[in-house]
Amino acid sequence: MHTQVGIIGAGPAGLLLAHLLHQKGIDSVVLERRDQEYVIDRVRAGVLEQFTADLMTQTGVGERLHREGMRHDDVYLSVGGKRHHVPLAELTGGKSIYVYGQNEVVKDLMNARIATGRPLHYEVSDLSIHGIDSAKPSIRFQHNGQQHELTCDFIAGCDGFHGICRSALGDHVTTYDRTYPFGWLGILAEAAPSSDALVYTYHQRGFALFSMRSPKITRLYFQVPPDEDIANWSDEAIWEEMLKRLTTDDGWKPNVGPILNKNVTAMRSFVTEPMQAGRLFLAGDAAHIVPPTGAKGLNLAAADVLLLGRAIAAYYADGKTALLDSYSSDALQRVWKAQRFSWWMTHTLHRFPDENPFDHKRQLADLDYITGSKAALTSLAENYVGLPLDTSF
Ligand code: RFL
Ligand code: PHB
Repeated sequence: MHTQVGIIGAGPAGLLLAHLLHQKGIDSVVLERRDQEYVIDRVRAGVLEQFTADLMTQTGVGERLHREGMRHDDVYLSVGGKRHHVPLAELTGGKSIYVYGQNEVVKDLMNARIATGRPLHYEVSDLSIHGIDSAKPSIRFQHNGQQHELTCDFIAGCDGFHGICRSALGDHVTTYDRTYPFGWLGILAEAAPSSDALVYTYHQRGFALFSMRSPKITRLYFQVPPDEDIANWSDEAIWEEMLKRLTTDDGWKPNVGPILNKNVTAMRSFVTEPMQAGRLFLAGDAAHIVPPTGAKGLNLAAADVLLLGRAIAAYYADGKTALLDSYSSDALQRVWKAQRFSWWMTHTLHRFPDENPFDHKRQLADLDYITGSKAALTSLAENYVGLPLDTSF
């Protein structure tokens, strides 16, 4: 078996890359460890940057996003019980964010892939990578009880943070890492969103976030210790804590309803440099992780595969490798800016268990400055909707 691009992982990065390559007539095989339902049902990202929505629209997979997704021109920062309006579109020359679950993005991309008739295999196992420094690297794997070997021109490692591709880069990579002394307890609730915009909350008891998935489903998070066991939290206790942190002085609070899903997510920042070795290219969470406070992870995955897809397409169009050679450094410019922003949002909005009174006062001054300065709010808005990126493909 041979393909031009072997893609490992069918999350947003792998599926979007397969879709972009197909648009240029480039053949790929997508290999996924989990089953299709598992990949669809995973509850993860909710916010798309303007560029991710534009890219989906331009490449023909944005129809449902525009019908069912929710465009948001605003977001709120809530500090000390007061909600501060951040007019994202007004501050960024008309850019917005889109609330559209990762589950929906993945479904749209899966359907686009299935419509092409090109291979997308679920439940592959024992996957390994060989010969990345040669002209014909290969992937060995088991599928439907049979052993396969797939030779490729290129391999795209889109297998997420816990995948195997990053370790195949060898030992000439450097990793940069930061863990945080807290995690997020997240719920999906059957309750109509009580605000049109997301609310990022700094509260004495810790961070909380109001978000949504649809006109009937609210998505909420609050900060907990990193190793918190979800079994310690009854639904009643979760609602009590959510309401304590999210209710504002003007009487606004989230609507309460049955909890459909609850879990705890650890938070970390992580970058691999470079994101490439030989003919193996990493994209998305396989190469970098951000804490979810800036809503950047899926969007960075989309930016990586746009650059990678463009570089591979240029190679097949004229044999030039310049864009492939600069893929890692090009991608890392955006990755580090998103790391900075996600780190900053996380530091600004959470309580740190080891903070001293100086840290606390400085943090309050930071929040007071941001909410009172148009320049600071503009910087926040520019990063939140996503830094400019050429989406032509
Ligand atoms: P994924 O989604 O992890 O997909 C990787 C896929 O690879 C498969 N895989 C393998 N396949 C074959 N062989 C192997 N050996 C394999 N090992 C792994 C896995 O099964 C999986 O299907 O990575 P990808 O595609 O890079 O996408 C990244 C995003 O999923 C991630 O960055 C976002 O979910 C992060 N994120 C958010 N991003 C945003 O842009 N906006 C948000 O609002 C946002 N909110 C969030 C988030 C992530 C969260 N959690 C749970 C980590 C909120 C949360 C709570
Ligand atoms: C979400 O809706 O899941 C969400 C929204 C904003 C974030 C992170 C997650 O920063």
